[in-house]
Amino acid sequence: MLEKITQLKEELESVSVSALEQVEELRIKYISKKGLLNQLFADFKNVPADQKKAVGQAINELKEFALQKINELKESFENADQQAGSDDLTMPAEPMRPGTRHPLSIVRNEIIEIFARLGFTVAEGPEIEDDWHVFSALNFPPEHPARDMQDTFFIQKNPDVLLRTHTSSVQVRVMEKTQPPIRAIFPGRVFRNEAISARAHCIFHQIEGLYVDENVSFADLKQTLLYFSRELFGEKTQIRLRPSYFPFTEPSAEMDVSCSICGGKGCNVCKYTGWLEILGCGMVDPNVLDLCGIDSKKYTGFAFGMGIERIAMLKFGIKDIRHFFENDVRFLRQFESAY
Ligand code: 2U9
Repeated sequence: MLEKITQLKEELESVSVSALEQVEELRIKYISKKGLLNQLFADFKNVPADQKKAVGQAINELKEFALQKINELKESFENADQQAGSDDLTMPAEPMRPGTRHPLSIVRNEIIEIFARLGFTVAEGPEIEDDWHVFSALNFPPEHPARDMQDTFFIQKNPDVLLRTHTSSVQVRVMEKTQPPIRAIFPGRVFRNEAISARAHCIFHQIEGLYVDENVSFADLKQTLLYFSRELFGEKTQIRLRPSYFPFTEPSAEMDVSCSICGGKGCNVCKYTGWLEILGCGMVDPNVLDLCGIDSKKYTGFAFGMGIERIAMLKFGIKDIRHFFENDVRFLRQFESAY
């Protein structure tokens, strides 16, 4: 039996084939159900006990060899086919699926368009900032916890250089070089020293807004945010404002919209409250206007800020913020028809 196995192996080693069909014939001859290898395995029971070890090993080796050889032959024909195809310049190209817009870009663009209808322009600024534009000009006292390394990424060699923690620094830059009326929104990437989880990330995106002019009031802020909320979440949307505190606005508030999933009746998304918190806002603190070179006796202003990830999670029902940063095409392709 050992002789027969050696003979079959030699036959395989020297085999030459000129077409894929012959490889298939080889496969049937050696490794199909009724092929030579299975016959060998069937005959194995008649091998004398003292030869069983050597014969068993030889059959297994032959099986491995046959599988490898047949695969190699098959691949060589398939590769040759592909290369032959690529020489044919008249062949149609492989269809290419175009990329899709990132869900954060979809939501950002929608928000920009809504505010554009109210006359707001868009302004952008640097992600690497200094203490003045991120904290001092915005009325953060020297001992404010946001200035701590626990919350903010500082450049090691120079504590005056840091990654912006909000896009408010762009508002400061705009106010420093422009006199009112100012009506703009500020989209951008921000950085906070946070542990990454399903709900928080150390990088996220904000859109903030600023309107400074003579006689701008809290009523203007409320009406602007009501219009915005109804455009984004639907015309039946209600809003409510709760008092809050930020160093750069006074008075300050947080705004909830009625839950667009249950219509305010209560569901697990709004934790059975009927409301979803979506942004913070307030009247620009007169001190901030003065620090930025705008006369607070003549002008007043309102400001607001929101996280784009949070809005996108609510709009699309996304449960984990990390999806936005992984760029898995199976996630991204789901938003193909969302814009
Ligand atoms: C200037 C003056 C005032 C911007 C504002 C908020 C309230 C706010 C947060 C929402 C969720 C940030 O992304 S978040 O964590 N923002 O609550 N932002 S008022 O106020 C300004 C900005 C610049 C000169």
